[in-house]
Amino acid sequence: MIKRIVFLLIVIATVVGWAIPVRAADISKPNIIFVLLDDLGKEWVGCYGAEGIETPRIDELAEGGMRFNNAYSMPQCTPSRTCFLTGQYPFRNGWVNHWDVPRWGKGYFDWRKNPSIGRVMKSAGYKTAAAGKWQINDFREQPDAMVKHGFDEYCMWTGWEEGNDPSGERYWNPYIHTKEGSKTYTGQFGPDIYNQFLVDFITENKDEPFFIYYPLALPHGPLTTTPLEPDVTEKYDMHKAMVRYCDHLTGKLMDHIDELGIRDNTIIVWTCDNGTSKSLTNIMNDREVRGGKTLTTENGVNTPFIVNCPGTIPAGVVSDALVDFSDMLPTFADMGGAEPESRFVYDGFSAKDVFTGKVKNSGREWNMAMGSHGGVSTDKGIENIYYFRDRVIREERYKLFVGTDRKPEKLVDVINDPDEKKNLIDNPEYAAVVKRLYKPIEDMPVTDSDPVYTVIPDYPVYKNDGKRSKIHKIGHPDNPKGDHLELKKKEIEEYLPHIGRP
Ligand SMILES: [Ca+2]
Repeated sequence: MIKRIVFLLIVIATVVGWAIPVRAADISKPNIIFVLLDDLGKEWVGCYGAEGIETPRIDELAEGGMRFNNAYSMPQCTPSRTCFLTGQYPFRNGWVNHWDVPRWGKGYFDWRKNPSIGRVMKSAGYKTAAAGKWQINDFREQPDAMVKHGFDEYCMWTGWEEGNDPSGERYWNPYIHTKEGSKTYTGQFGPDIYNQFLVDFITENKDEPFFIYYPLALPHGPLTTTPLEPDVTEKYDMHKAMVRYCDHLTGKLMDHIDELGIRDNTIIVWTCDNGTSKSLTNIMNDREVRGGKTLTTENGVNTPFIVNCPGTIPAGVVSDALVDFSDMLPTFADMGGAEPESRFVYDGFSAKDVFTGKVKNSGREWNMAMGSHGGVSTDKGIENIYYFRDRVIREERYKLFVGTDRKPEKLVDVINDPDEKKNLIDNPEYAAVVKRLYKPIEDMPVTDSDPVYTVIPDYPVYKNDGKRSKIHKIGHPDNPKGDHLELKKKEIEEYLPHIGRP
């Protein structure tokens, strides 16, 4: 009889789409691994309905844990990563635009002036490590930047260092920065090195709580072969091989923590920093989805997001809860018993109770995403292009696009219109929805911050130096037509550095 009741409860839970927690999450100071892919949307992940690609190990994480439908990253590398690291939205920490620090110089992610999740976890007794892509400090100038940001151990692709061509390689013959310095690893595949570094770190620290930030270099361009598929040559075959290698490396990490017997005390959060390159299209749940990198449409920011920890995170759950990248710092701090540094303001909410199945909905009423493309190097440092960057505010069903003039410009019903084609903003039936979704905008600063960092007088400046500050800024509320009218489009474009490698 009891068995039958339990069975019925499970059936009911499955039907209504959420689960009965196996047991309360009382594990103290769990290990935490944050796995962050580079440039991959849901349309390439099996458990989200991707066709023509299999990702069995990632799907296994989802089957044994919680898979989110409404998790937001930011639209491009720098805004996403700094949001994750700081627990602050781009308008607050200033990294609204994408910026390849080693390549474009001038400024950097300053440990003195920004929060860092690494430092927060370290303050609670965690051993911390990072491996993969960093890109927001120039290790030639700041070789110990990772330690300053709170990572005890690290193994990072340097990012493309201006004037140092070997540093452009993140895959075969990668150029990697460790405590021993930076060098090329001839004949080796970078993603294997980053992964093995973490496997070794876990082995060494299995008996104490550890926090790992694992921003894979994959599957960002340039397209490459992998050790498992060394002969692929066509564009889509190479991309798929790279996705499959992400799956392989995810599995390798899972197998290792299984072998060490620490799987049920290790929270894995598996996600991606932004949508796939726009040059790649796939079918997901019978719908064609083009890559949405740099866009605030769902293909750019509604990221694959899976949380797994057997016994603590309920298994087989698909969650519609709202979470975004600013939530990670407060969530991991909450799980680890850490206190975020009190001198900073944070934008996120702890999602611990959502992850552990104690509540169905998070503390948030909306998600937010914003920021992409290069900033500007001026006589005042790195500045953003706009006074107020366009952004989106999203509930479970409705999503509001707000323009650089701070005005609402588009409302979509993402459930019934997944391609976000039909603008409901002029339909009076939705006036209350627009008003509700616009309220958070009214509470945000009128102008976005620019990146903050300690100016180093002899810091290298590579490009676009000496442009007068502010003439480029677009959409100031006191001057809504903008000084940009004085500039021709071509001149504005001249301020924009190239956007990464292909
Ligand atoms: Ca990216």
